[in-house]
Amino acid sequence: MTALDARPRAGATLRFPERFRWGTATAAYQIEGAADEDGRTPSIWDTFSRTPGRVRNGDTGDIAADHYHRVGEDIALMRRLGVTDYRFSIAWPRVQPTGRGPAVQKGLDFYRRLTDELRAAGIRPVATLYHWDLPQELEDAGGWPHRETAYRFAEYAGLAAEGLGDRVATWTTLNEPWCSAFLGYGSGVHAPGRTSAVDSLRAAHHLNLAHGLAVRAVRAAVPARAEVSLTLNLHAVRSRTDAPRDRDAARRIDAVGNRIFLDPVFHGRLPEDLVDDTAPVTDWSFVEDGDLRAAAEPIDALGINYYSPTAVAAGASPSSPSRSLSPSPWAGAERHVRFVPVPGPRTAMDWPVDSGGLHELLLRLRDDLPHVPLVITENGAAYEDYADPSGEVKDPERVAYLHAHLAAVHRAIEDGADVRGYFLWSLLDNFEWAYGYSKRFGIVHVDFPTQRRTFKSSAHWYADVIARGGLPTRP
Ligand code: IFM
Repeated sequence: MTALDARPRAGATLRFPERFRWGTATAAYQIEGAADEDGRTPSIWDTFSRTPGRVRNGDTGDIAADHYHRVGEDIALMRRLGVTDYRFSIAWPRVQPTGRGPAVQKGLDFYRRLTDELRAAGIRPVATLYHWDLPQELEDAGGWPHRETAYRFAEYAGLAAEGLGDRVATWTTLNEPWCSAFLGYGSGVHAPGRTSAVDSLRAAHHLNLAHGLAVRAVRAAVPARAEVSLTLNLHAVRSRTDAPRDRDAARRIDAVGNRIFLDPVFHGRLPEDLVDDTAPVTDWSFVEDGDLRAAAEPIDALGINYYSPTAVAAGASPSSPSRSLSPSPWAGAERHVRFVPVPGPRTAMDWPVDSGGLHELLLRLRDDLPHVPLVITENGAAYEDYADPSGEVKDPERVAYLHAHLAAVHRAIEDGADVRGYFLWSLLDNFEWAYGYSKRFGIVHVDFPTQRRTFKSSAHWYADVIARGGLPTRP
């Protein structure tokens, strides 16, 4: 019997398992605003976004979607959607502003109120401890390439878990450590904007260590029923041809994009081919005895963020496809790999729309990590949304995107992947990192000057999917 043999729900064509979790996701810096309220101090993203030329239009997260002051309104939106779960992140610089010392009560209070109101609304709180907002003081002390940051993170994780442990259902240590390490310290297109291949690898290792230490710290503070997880933006890598050189290019990207996290976290080892590929950059002597064992602290689920696949061939490319003027984030692979276009339609990010990549990724994880429950912690798309003269926001392309990707998840479950939930990115239009407010990922439109929220047609569509417990045949 597969998970899909569960009792049918009226009206649904592609039924999901009865206990499937339906959620939306956000992140602190992207929506909260209130950047200097109640003791919060700057994170690397405050510094980066206030540095001219780093973020499009000079946008910052100072106000963002003003969620800090509109929690009640935003939870009411989620009630209307009917979501079972809400994935948000806790701002480290709100809870432990300088990355050291005791927790700030007012910072914790904000998340206590958020989680209380979620629970009162019947929505499970799913908290991410790190969605890229490293306290600036820790960056000044060396940031993620510096080993001590991993211990700082574990301490903060323990404080957050002690303060909120009784009310959070699922804890996620890190969101997309690949971006923190390789966009933050390799290509420099994300905060803190450093460009050093060796630092990006050091950062990746310390993020793995931080994750494992944080899992321990959280488990020590929360009830046994709470789940602990990690979210990775795994790359669905395709080789352009079956030629050995092209396949080797795909292997390299898989090593430095995926297995650099999967192997330490699930097997307590570094991929040997990664160590060979990166030999011109580092000898990995920053890995100390016991680090990989610490990184492999058991977790309850793996979160996957998926947007589009990556296609490669043998060759050399100075950077990834969409970032052609920045240094490469692909330490050790850049002289051997050329990124090739994936055909088909594209989103406003210029990312290809290809739901097959999500199916491929889920089956790969089914085979590689057969005992690890999977959750799609982010999936969604940016389009050029606007309110029409009648005030409606129609986004049929996003509906089509979401439909195709949920159908791919359904297919993967039919094929035996243990996928437990789906979190749509994102609840609200928000601060899209280096793109500022120029890209809209929300299913709820935010008119930033007035902070007015409007359901897009995709929000109505998603509410219907959740109510049915499955997908209609057509978007
Ligand atoms: O907005 C981001 C999010 O913070 C992390 N994952 C990808 C999203 C879209 O770029």
